[in-house]
Amino acid sequence: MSFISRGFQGRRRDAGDAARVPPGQHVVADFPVLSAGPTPRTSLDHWSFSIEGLVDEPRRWSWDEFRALPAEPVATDIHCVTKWTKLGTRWEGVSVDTLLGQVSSAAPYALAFSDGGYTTNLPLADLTGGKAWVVYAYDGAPLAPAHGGPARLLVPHLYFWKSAKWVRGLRLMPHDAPGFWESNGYHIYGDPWKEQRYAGD
Ligand SMILES: Nc1nc2c(c(=O)[nH]1)N[C@H]1C(S)=C(S)[C@@H](COP(=O)(O)O)O[C@H]1N2
Ligand SMILES: [Mo]
Repeated sequence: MSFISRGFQGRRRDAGDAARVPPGQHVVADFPVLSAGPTPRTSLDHWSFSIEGLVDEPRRWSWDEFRALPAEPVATDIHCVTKWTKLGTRWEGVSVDTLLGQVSSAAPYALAFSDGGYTTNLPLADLTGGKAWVVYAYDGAPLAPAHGGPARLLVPHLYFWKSAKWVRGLRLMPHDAPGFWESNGYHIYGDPWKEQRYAGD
C-alpha cells in the first residue's frame, strides 16, 4: 500500500524551522525550569532595577517606574546550553537600550545581578542594539516566579544562562569578569551558533 517513500511519511518540521535550531540542540515543546537555587520571592514594593558601576550617575527604577517605561513585545527562539531549544517564545518587556539610554557610560562590559546572588557577564554590545530586554510577561501573562518573575533579562542570541532570572540590575564594568556559570566552567561568551558551551569551546 505504501508508494510514498518512508522519508516523506509523517509530519516533518519544515526547513525554515530546522534553520532556527543551532548545532547540537533539539526542539522542545514544554518550557523547562533550570535554576541553580531556590526561587527568590521579592515583593514588588521592595523590587527595583539598578544600573550601577562605571556610570556617571547610577540609576534606579522602582517597580512602578520600571512598568511606566515604554515596553515592547518580543517573539524569539531560546537555546539552553543543556541542549533544548524552544521556538517562538513570546515575551513583553523593556529594551535594555531604553534603560541604558537614561545613563551616561562608556563601559564595554556588564554584569547582570539577580535576587539570590546569580550573576552573568555580557559585553555591552550584546545588551544594546535591540538584542536584549528586561521582560516581565511571558505568553501574555505575568512572568511566573519559576521562570524569573517578576522580571528577567532576555538575551536570546546567547545561551539562555545569560538571561538572568529575577534580575535586579546591571553593573557596568571596565573589563569582562565571569559571572556564576562562567566561573563554573561555562563559556565566557556563549554563542549557541558557535557551540560555545564550556570554557575553551
Ligand atoms: N537567577 C538565575 N537566572 C538564571 C538561572 C539561575 O539559576 N538563576 N539559570 C539560567 C539557565 S542555565 C537557564 S537555561 C535559564 C533557564 O530559564 P527557565 O528556567 O525560565 O527555563 O535561566 C538562566 N537564568
Ligand atoms: Mo541553561
